[in-house]
Amino acid sequence: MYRLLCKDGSAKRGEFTTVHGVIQTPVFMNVGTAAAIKGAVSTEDLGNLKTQVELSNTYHLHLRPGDEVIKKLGGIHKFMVWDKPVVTDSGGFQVFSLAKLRKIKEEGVKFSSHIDGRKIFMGPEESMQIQSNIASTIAMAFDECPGLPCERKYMEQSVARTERWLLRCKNELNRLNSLPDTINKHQLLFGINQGGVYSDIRIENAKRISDMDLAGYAIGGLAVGETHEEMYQTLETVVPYLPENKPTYLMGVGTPENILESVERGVDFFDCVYPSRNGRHGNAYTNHGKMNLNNAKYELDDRPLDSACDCPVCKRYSRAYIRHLLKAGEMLGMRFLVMHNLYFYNNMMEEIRSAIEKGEFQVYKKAKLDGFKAGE
Ligand code: PRF
Ligand code: ZN
Repeated sequence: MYRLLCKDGSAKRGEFTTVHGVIQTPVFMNVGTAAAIKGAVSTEDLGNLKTQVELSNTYHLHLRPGDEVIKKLGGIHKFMVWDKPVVTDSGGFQVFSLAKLRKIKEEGVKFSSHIDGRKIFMGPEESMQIQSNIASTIAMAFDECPGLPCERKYMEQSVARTERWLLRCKNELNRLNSLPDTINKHQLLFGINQGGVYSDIRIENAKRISDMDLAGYAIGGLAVGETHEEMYQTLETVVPYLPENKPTYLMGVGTPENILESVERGVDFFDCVYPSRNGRHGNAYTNHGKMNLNNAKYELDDRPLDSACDCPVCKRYSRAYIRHLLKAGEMLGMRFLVMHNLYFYNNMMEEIRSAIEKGEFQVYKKAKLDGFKAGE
């Protein structure tokens, strides 16, 4: 369960205890959608990258290899050989963003698989059953994430339905957790706040879901088309209405800058594909901003990606070597960049936690942002 260790302004420093170990917050979850970190990074590698939590996806694992297969193999921890916490996103978001959507109804969503076109139905009960089979540490509620901008009328109806779905998720997960052959009988449920940038809808929804006494609360429906300022404003509006003594999770966010601004507004958990996706595209996050290793200026540069970085890549390899690997189409180049980027994010979270403990978050944030802007 969550323990609030201290605060620095609105920034929270917490400790979340699960059956798979303790999560120190604020934390960045490393995305392994299909039970793999893209860029050929193994769970063994994650052990050297300060990773605390891995995030997989219900929709992808249901389609392939199938959640029943994962259950037969003893659950995702055994399958991936990862003994720390795993969060599974509910599939709601991916059904809306990836699948060919057929129909949203009160019962759930009909869609066609993006892999083979197969028709599938998923509602709150199905999502919980799949997540229970996967046996993640934390299951996310099945929600709808409307893209922005979104008309008020549609948003009101969508949030009301997502709230009804949340109650069904809670009841179904309680039932599943009490079944004799359930792998993780302590699986936790996080609710998801929605409402786009409509403050009143966000607040009313936050109040009602807070009363449901769930293990944690996510803020969904952001980073889907609004400006950064609107996202920060929405956080300032809604975080005060979510329980302070529970973790707050901002889904799918974001850049290092976004994370610093959101920690300042009270967010505990983050996840984002940026470190792995940008690594695969030749980009490295550093304390002096982002760099693209395809650039000719690195041809003879024998320095590490970031001289202040202690990651397994920066301890050994040069920019020139990584640039060569990318140019030669060697997978190793991508792998190195993804490893460095994940370490960069995870290490920044460690620095953030220490800054909050010392009551120096503002100073830390300013120095970090100045460094990003200054460049080399
Ligand atoms: N809901 C779910 N997963 C998500 C989101 C959401 O709103 C977002 C929005 N940024 C990312 N991932 N279930
Ligand atoms: Zn590094």
